[in-house]
This record gives sequence, C-alpha cells and structure tokens, in this order.
Amino acid sequence: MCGIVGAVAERSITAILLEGLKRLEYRGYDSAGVAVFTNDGTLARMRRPGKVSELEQALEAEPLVGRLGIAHTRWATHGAPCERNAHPHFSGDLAVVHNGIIENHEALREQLKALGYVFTSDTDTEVIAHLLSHKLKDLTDLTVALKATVKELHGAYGLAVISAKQPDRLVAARSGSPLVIGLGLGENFLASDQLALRQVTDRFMYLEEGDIADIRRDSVQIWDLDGKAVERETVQYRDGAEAADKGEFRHFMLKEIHEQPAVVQRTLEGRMSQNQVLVQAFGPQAAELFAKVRNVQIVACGTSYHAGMVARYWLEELAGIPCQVEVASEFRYRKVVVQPDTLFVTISQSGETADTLAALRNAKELGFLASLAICNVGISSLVRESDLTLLTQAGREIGVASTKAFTTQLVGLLLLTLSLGQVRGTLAAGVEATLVEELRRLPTRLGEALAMDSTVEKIAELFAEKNHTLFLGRGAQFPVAMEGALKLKEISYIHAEAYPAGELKHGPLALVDNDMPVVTVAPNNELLEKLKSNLQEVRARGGQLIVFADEKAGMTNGEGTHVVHMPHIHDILSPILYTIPLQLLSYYVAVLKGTDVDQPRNLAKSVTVE
Ligand code: HGA
Repeated sequence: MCGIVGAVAERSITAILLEGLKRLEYRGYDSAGVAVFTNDGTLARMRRPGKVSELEQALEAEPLVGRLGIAHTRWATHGAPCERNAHPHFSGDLAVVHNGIIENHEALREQLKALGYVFTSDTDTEVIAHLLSHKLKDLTDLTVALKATVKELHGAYGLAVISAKQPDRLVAARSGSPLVIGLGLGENFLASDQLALRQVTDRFMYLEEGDIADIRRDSVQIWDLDGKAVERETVQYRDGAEAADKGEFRHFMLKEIHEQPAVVQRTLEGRMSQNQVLVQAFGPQAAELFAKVRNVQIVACGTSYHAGMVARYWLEELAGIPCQVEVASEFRYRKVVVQPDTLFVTISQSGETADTLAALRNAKELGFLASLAICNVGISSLVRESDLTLLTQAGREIGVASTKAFTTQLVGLLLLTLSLGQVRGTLAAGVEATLVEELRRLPTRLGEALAMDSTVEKIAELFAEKNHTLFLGRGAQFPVAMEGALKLKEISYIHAEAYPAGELKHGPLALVDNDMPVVTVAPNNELLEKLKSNLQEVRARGGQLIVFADEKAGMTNGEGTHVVHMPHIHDILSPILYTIPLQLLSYYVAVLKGTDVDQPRNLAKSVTVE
C-alpha cells in the first residue's frame, strides 16, 4: 500500500526519493510528500494530493535540496486524501512517514491534545509524530525515544523518522509493515520495497518484526524486539531490477495479460518430469509433509482467494482431499476448529498482504500440520514465515488489477494438487501423466485465447453504457466468474456480481432485463447442458448473453446471444484458459470508459494494511 523511501547521503537526495516514490506508486497513490533536512539547516516539506507527478511538478517549481530526507506515497486509511493528511507529518522539528494503521490513535490523540499538542491532520500517523516528540523531551536520543514510542502503539507500522536536531540519522521501526535498508557507499537508504532503491544499490538488509534501525551515512545499527543489538543478513541482487516498461502496450495491464503464456511456462519450468510433478518443487521436506496431509485449509484475499476457490475443486476431485477456503480477513478473527493433519496454504502475489500474513501467524498457534505459501515474491514476509513455498514466476506485476499473478497461482495450485495426490496415492490412474502433458500445452492454448483479443474488444462495446453485469459459471468456473466480476468492478467501476449459474432462479434472475448483460463461461463439460438451461432462463427475460464457450459446445450466436468460441482444453485446465477472455473484457470496457486502468481509484497493489 503506501510506499516509504528515505535517504541519508553526502549528495542531494530529493531526486532519489522522488524516483523511489515513482517506483512505489503502484502500491498507493492518493497523495505524496517529501521532507528534507535542507542545506540551510531546517526541515522543509512538500506535499501534494494526487500522483507523484504532482509532487514532482511542485518540486520543480520549488526545489528542496538536502542530504537527509524521507518521502511517502499514500493510500489513505484514516483521513481523506488531501494535502494536510499527506505524509510526512511533522511535530516540532521531527518528520514521520508511516505505512500501516495505529489502532489506538484516538486514545493517544486525546492524551497528546491534553498535553498541548496541536493536530493538523485527521490521520492516525500524526499521533506517532507527537508521541515521539513528547518522548524526546526526556529521552533525547532519537532511537531510544522511538523504542519508547512504539511500545505505546497498537496496530501495524513501518516507520521512518528524521529530526532537524539529529540531522545525521534516519531512524526506522517495523511491525507488521515491511521495511528494507539499502546499503550504499558512504550513503544508506530505506524503503518499504527494495524496488524503490534499485537505482542506487543492489545490497539490502531486511528489517524483521519489531526491529528498530539507526541508519547513518556510514553505519547501520539494528535492535530487535527485545532491544538487543542484532545483525541482519545482507542480501545482494545481481539481476538488474526489472524495468517498469509498457513496451508496445498501452497499459501495464494489457502487457501483463499478454505475458501469461510466458510466465505460465516459467512457473512450470523445472517442476515436472516427463509424466510427474516434482514434489521437491515445494521444498526439501515437502514429500514427507505431504504424505501426512489429510485436509487443506486455504486462506487468501481478493484475486488470490478466487485462485484458492478453484483449487478446492481440484483438490477434492483429483486428490480426494477435503479442502476449505476462506478470506484471510475473516479467518484471522474467527474461532477456527482445525482438523488433524491439515496443511495451511496461503496465496498472495506480494507476500505482504496484511490479513493473509496475520492469518498465517495465527495459524501457527492453532495446530496445523505445516504452512505453505504460494507467492510471487521470494523475499516476502509470507515466504520467510512459511514452512514450504512455491514461487510463482509471474515477474513484477504493475497493474493494480491482478492478471498474470492469478493464472500463475492457479498453475501452482494445480501442481500442489497433483503433488498431494501423487504422494498420497489418491490420483486416478493416468491422471497425473495426462495433466502434466496438458500443462505443457497450456502456454500455447493461452496464446490462442489471447489471439481473440480483437473479438473481445468488440464485445466490450456492449458494456460501455451499462451499470450492472452478472457473471455466471458452474463448478470450477464459478470462481472464474467471480474473478471476472472482480476485474470488471476494479477497473471499469461497473457493478458486477458473480453467481453459480444454478442460483440464478433463487433471486438474481429478478434483476435480469435488457440493461443487464450476463457473462457466462461455458467449457464443454458435464455441466454444460445444465448451464444451457440457465442461459435460456436469462434469454426468456430479455437478458443479453455473452458466452465464452468451448468450440465443441455447440453454442451459436442468436438474438441477444453473443458466443465467443474458445480453443478446446482439458476440463481441469479450463479455469486458467477462461480467465483470459474475462481479463480482456474488463480491460477493454475500462478503456472505453476512460478509467485509469493501471491505477484504478481507491485501490492499491500490495495491501499491507488490514
Ligand atoms: N494510516 C496511514 C497510513 C496508511 C497506509 O499505510 N496505507 O497503506 C494514513 O491513513 O495516512
């Protein structure tokens, strides 16, 4: 969500901070700000509502020059996205930027007001600035005062602080929100994601939960949760930072949709032999642990939750393993009864999704057999804290609406299903070899689906004037319909709902009329005839049907029915293939509506607050 960048150097750091913010903008983007200890010895700041480009323009007009500074791009949780709520927040000669939520901010605000502190924003963050300022009255050292401050904070934070009184240091604290120190020569940096700093260094030190750091030009000191001085490992990345480049595409989202054959191929590489999945792909102890698994509990949010819902069909149908799927924000606060020998599986693109991470931490206390993360970021908290990992190889995903991360998660979950079935001997004869073969062909099939791009673009015109849409699917296509509806909501702002097609007559059919397009995914499986009847029910009420149907499903265009023929695919893999036209549909509808496709309003890429 919000992005943090900080720097302490010999050279002027404003351009570095700004470039870092641009690289983080995909995380949150309702306002941005920077505070710099200027060369004339004062703390100055510039904040602007809107995107980082607004801040950049303001800084061009009125430059801030200094060698110590912090910057922030915000995704508001407390207080409207306006200039006075933008970070950094000041208290006297202190500046603070914060990712996360301070849950006891109201009580702290009252206490601090009673002490005479004047609040100028509606944010929870401002209490941190004033509380730290207050602590500094007795505890003059910045890190000592910060340690005392965070003891009083409930909630989640990644924090960076500078003070005009101690202008040689940048101090930081992490609890529930990631922070990484970038190591330079005679200069050091801080960010909420190493991507922000790849322009200045390739050496990083990740802060762990509860860490406090004192970062100076030529030294870094870290204390753990207990206040003990600790060393954190230095990680060096030799690969170049992936360029955020749209190439020939108009938007990152379209580029990422078209990358799917390649990234699915990458996700499969090295994970299958001629006719089997290689179970070690999940980690050296995977085979031993998988042999004990009798149940699976999947926990995730948003698009990743939909991937988990598809996996439930696979795990039960192919591997005969009971599976439950739940959104992390519910799971984490629910009294959960854990079945013996249950594998706890989390799914997250970033590996920093706050609710999923918290659910994993809770799960550790609940007696699950082991935890497995399916994640796109190898250096994420989720991966670090799980027993087993399967990294999807989607590469960096910039578009806020997830596309390639979803399909690679599905591939990872199918590999998991086959691995569990293989180790436990529950797969029907020949199934694994057949599906391994089908998985090998999957990138080609995805390429064929992408070739329908211009057909889907035409269909999108049917939606340009609509305000509501229904998505229908049966079986494992129901979560695909949910994902299709989510995509349309996210980027075109059209209200969309997904239903299992058989549920239509139990309520939603009342909504259907000529103004309500109904999108359906119809692979050629044993549910096809049932689905066709449901579609008749829609047609009979004048509903416009858009059907993505298997070329062998025998469905044809008719009045009010638009059929797009899909390449034939093995039914088990059809959720992956049928996702593609729904992604393209939401993309082209959004383009027609003129929305900000890559950065839709109110959303952020990596949801690091609960
Ligand atoms: N609570 C703070 C920071 C929000 C945040 O971390 N978003 O991702 C605010 O509302 O400014």
